[in-house]
Amino acid sequence: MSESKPNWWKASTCYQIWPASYKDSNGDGMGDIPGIISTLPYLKDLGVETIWLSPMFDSPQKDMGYDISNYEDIYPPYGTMSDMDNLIKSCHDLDIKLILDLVVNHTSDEHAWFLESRRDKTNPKADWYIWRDPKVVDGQRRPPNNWASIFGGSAWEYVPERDQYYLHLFAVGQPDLNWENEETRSAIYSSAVKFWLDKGIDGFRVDTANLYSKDTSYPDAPVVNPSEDCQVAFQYFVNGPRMHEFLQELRERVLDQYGDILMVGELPHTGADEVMAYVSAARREYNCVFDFDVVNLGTTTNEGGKKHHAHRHTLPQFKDAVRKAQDLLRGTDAWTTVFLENHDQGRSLSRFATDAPAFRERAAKMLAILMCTLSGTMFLYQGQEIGTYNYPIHWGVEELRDVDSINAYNEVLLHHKGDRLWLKKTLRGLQLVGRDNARLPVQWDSSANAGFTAGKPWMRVHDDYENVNVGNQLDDPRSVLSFWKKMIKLRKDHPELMIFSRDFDVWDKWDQHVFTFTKKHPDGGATLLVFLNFSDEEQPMHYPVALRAARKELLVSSADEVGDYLSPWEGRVYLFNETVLNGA
Ligand code: TEU
Repeated sequence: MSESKPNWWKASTCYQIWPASYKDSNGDGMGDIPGIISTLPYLKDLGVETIWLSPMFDSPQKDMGYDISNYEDIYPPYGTMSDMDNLIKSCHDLDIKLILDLVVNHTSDEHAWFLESRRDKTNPKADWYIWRDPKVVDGQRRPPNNWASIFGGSAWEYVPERDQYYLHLFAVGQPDLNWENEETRSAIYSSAVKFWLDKGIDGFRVDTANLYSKDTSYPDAPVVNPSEDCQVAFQYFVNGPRMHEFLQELRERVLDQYGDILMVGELPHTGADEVMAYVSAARREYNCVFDFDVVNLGTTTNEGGKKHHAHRHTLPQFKDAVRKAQDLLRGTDAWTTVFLENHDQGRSLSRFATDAPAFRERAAKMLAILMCTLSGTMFLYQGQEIGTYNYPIHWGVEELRDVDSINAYNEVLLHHKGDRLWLKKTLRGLQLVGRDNARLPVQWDSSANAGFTAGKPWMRVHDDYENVNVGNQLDDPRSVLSFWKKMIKLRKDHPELMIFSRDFDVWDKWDQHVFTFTKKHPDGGATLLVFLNFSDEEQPMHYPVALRAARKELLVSSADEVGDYLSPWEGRVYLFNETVLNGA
């Protein structure tokens, strides 16, 4: 059955903005809110209907704004509250929705709540964070347990004033809030959620949306990595016992008063198999989530592996990860997302396709076909629309800015006593999957600093900006940017097949070079057949038997000429109007 009146966010084309690196308007070297406003016509023209703005709240920036010191204020280099009001209004004037990041697993250690909490054990906010007594081993003070922080080192930090440790699953400057405390939850709802919904924003991307409820006995994690002091402890804080209760409370107490807003949760360390409990519409928790099956490929994140263990995945693994996210829809009331990039990931071209100069543009177009033909709410990340790829392999550690990457590098430095080859391995891993890749300034044109800033950019600009930039591509009908525009439009022209279909089937599971899938129209009948060549060579096409003789219409190809074979990195989409595909 077709979805007769779908929620606005299902078909919305979303675009993520990372404020520091997007567009600088005042020459201080950092992107800002007026810079964002100046590009809204560009985004509108691209087909963007919703903007997800990464944290622009006041913050000491230990983790680029994911360490918030005041939910109700703006980080000064990004602008003022009146700039934000302006952004909300300017978006809405253009019929663009705006969602913000909701970061409420932790605050900054400079948030007023934490400054009070850390003072002593009796202040009114003493229990707003997670405090535990030291363990004493052989007369030595030790953290309460052996949990590792997600960013490396112990997850506990000692505070002499209380003679206690606080929990920080991420950086030391990101103490975890105590969601077990009802008063703390109410304060979070009011300051981080209501404050912004009252300003008229259209929803939230919810950061680490499944970590709020911990195993409150805080047991030691099993030692899986004997050479390390601290151990991966995901099983004690991911999808914890009260997680769903908290989300339903948030919905009932706050969100229900605001109509059809979008709540898209980030679900780290959770495979698609476990996602359903969050996204089934009947449960009214998240509308959809970012699960990590695709973006974790080639990393060892879930096993507690290190950045230097990054490797290249295989195409069958990639297909299976895509299939899992699509299968969330099959026969369910759930919804899913489509994304290959965000601010925590290497660029999709480099990770999932190729950034070799000869094939880069073709590959970027092929990935555009992939994304635009998948069901779910689609999210593009800034720069993806022009085919931005990872920073060059020769960049040294001094170019890195991300706390996670720098910690990873320093850990290797310490552990392997500065060994040259270990460091090289680590830098290679970071070049493939490191978060800095996504955080380089956006390449707007060929002028100095890629037109990002008139000042000195806070982070190095990509070496290839004169080649890959918006300005070069805007008026070129053959550019990656023009192709994205065309694909976004095509997606909107075929919503039932491309956005809403709940029948996604892979036809060449084990093929190492080609990804072939079909999507069926919810009312039966029409079928979409998509071929994607993930190789530098021509490839034959695998037609599902039932479609072999059927009449078809070519909807789009990313190749210059459409032949009997797929050309290198070609994507091609056929529409079959009358065929009923019966699983043959
Ligand atoms: O990331 C959540 C997360 O689990 C990360 O560990 C992610 O896997 C990691 O960035 C990969 O290196 C969210 C935000 O997206 C991220 O930017 C923040 O640093 C983090 O939460 C803490 O707020």
